[in-house]
Amino acid sequence: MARILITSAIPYINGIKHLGNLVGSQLPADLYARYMRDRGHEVMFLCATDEHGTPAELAAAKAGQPVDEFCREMHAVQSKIGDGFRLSFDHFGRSSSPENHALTQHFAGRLADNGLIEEVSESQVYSHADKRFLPDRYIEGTCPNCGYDKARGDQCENCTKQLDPTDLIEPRSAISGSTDLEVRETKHLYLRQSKLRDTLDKWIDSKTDWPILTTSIAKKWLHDGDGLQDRGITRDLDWGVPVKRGADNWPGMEGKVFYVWFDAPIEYIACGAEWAKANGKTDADWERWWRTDKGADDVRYVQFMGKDNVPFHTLSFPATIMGSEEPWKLVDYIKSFNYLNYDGGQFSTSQGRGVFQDQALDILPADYWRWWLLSHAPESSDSEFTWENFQTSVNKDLADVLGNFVSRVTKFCRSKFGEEVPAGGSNGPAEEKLIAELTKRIRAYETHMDAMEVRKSAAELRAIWVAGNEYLQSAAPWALFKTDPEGAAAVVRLSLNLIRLYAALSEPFIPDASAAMLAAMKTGDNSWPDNVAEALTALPASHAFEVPDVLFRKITDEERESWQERFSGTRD
Ligand code: B3M
Ligand code: ZN
Repeated sequence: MARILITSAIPYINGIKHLGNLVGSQLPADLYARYMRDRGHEVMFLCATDEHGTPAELAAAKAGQPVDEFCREMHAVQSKIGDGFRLSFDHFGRSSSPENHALTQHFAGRLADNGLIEEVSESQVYSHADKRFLPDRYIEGTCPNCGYDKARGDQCENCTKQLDPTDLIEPRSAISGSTDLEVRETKHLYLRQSKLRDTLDKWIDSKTDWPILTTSIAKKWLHDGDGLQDRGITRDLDWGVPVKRGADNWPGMEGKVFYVWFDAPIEYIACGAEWAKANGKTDADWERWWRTDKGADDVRYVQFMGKDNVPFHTLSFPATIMGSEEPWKLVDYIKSFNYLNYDGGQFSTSQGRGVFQDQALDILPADYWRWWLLSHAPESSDSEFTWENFQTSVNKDLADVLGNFVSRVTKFCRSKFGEEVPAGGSNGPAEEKLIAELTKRIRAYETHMDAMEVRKSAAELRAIWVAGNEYLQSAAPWALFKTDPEGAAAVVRLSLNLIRLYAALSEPFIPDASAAMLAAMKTGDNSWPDNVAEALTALPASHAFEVPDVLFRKITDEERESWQERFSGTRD
């Protein structure tokens, strides 16, 4: 049994996210966490809300709420949505927690002690129209690297380059659009990550199994242009982790907070401490996941995120950890994703274009979304949500293939043998062939799931469902029953057992349907089919079952059209 630590990028607090955010980190992380638990491993799956920074302050102001109250409410909202999508976090924490405050200040103190923090008097952009300093993402302008004209002060979305606001060409306030900006002097702390360049470079080089998408982005920022630049890690804001050196005040830094991208990844660790506190555990209980001197040396740590987050996770956060010279667990594998587009364009939070997570759950249950999103995950390239594709995928894969199999087998059995697994007959060549095919496919499914190849896993699972359907179609127990009732009983017995096997294999993708299949088969046995022939005898003759409600309903053309219209771009 292995121990697997899994984190998903922590979503910003400032609003309800669209489906692209879900498929880019939390959902595939959940798929992996569920799979690893199903395989018998010990899993710690952590996520949180990312609560600091200007966006949180502005969203609270817009909502007319104090920022702490706004964050508390939005955390509850996001937590409920996570439950709705069946995201199986061991803990869903908050980056504003006391644990993260303490740990962020601790890391800053260690980095300073190790000579990795520099106090810099710097020029910062002040907006007269907005009467405030405009940090990072609230300045827009043209990217000096690629020329994109809507680059933000912290990063260019187009080419992923990490920027400082003063790098932008023709800057303007993203709040008011004002160009009446003035550069003022103020003192800030810089993380001297350039000193760690060689260490980081060697570390990335050692990660030969990482996806190209991950390493190419890391390498690009290590070597292109000026290479790894030192980064400002403090901001002039009220809301955030106050700048301290460990537990001590930091002279000259009064009234400043740490930059949100400094404290957000540290929340991965702090979230472990929050988990311990929330569950009556000890420090040793969470430290065995996070401290290599306290048991975490045999933990495998996997992170999930969208590609825009990769530089922070391959360079900045490792720089924080390595620079602390303390034995914190470093990531072992980074699974990153491209973007999901929406119906010929992009999802847009500001224009309300695309389906938001709360709306998705209002119109259809979680499994429908989980299946489509995961089976179309933007892995090797961006992918696109269209309603036609969604309808086809749900109606074919879920309703026609899986749902129909379950319904046909259980209803046929009820009508001919009653609601229990029938006795009689035995496996013939058709059954042996099916078992051989399933064995091959299940081993392939495991290989893809182990490798976090999400689309390939979904395709293999679908093929496993199809194999059962094809077997049933050609074995045709309804015809066989007339001449060979024992033979028909054997086919039905195997098919009922296939439902249990499908429940076990499908759990990571569609947990609710999996639970419904197990309930219908009146069993809690969702053990993984290490041996397919054996797994298909788990439900013996005379074991009772019941015909379940329809597992998946079809999406009608009228629904498709009305949803397409409704989500085209005017969220109220
Ligand atoms: N909140 C950005 C995002 O949600 C940011 C991730 C932080 S991960 C430590 O895409
Ligand atoms: Zn750019």
